[in-house]
Amino acid sequence: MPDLKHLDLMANTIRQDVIEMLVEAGSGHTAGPLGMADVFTALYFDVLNHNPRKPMWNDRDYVILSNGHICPVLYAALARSGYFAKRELMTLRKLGSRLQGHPHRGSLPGIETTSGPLGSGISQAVGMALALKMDKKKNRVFVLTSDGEHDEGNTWEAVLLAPKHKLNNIVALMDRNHIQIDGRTEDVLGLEPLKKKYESFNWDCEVVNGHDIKAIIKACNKKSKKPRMILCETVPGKGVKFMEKKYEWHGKPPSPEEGKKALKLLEKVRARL
Ligand SMILES: Cc1ncc(C[n+]2csc(CCOP(=O)(O)OP(=O)(O)O)c2C)c(N)n1
Ligand SMILES: [Mg+2]
Repeated sequence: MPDLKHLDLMANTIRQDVIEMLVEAGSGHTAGPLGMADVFTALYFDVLNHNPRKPMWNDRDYVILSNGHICPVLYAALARSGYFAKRELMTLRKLGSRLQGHPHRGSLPGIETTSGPLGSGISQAVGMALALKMDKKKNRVFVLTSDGEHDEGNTWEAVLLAPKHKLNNIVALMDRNHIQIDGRTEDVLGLEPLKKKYESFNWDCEVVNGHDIKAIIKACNKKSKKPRMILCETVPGKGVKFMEKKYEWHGKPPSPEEGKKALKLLEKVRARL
């Protein structure tokens, strides 16, 4: 059984890292990274079969971040699990940094794909998972995707293809935060009923509370004959009350002032853990 208190504290630490990184960078996305801190903690500190000292280890599970703009949370999870030094987090978005505003394959240990243009991650996962099956390998492919990306055709082509090849080595996790760049998802282009859609495309699909680390771990480790989608219900901006559920925080960083307030609020959350 994982130490859940330790994991909740780690997610809080990662949220604080995200705020500090974004204030220092002066640009970037805030709502998504805060919302997904628990999912990334569950993956990097429990679920994944990985070795931060050997990022290219042959038997590792692969992680694809399709919604590349939430990469501050990926970078913080990688640094906190030992892929590179924590102090490098403060170079986010700086000229020449390995931590670009969107992930760049080959630039940093632990980054498997380049992303930023939305809608390609599930396709990439299908390709990787099929190759692994052909090689009779046991590695799993975890793909993180967003609800906004499900407005894109490429996403659904990949969803259609995965069951054809019985790719039960894919575990997809959606940041179901109900917001996208300029509004609520159901106002921009309705996605529901998402679970039924995935099931009708022949995936296993379940909804979990995206802030319940124990539930996320359990969902990730379920066995199935089908590819799986875990719809993680998250609160964008989670932990910082004045950011929560506001799409206006999709793509802007906190000012230094707002950053201080945000860190105080996260410290309060931490004290209650
Ligand atoms: C192909 C493509 N089209 C448009 C964009 C611009 N864009 C960046 S983030 C975003 C919103 C996507 O929604 P979601 O990922 O759900 O946003 P979040 O929940 O993180 O606020 C858009 C349209 C992009 N990066 N790629
Ligand atoms: Mg979204």
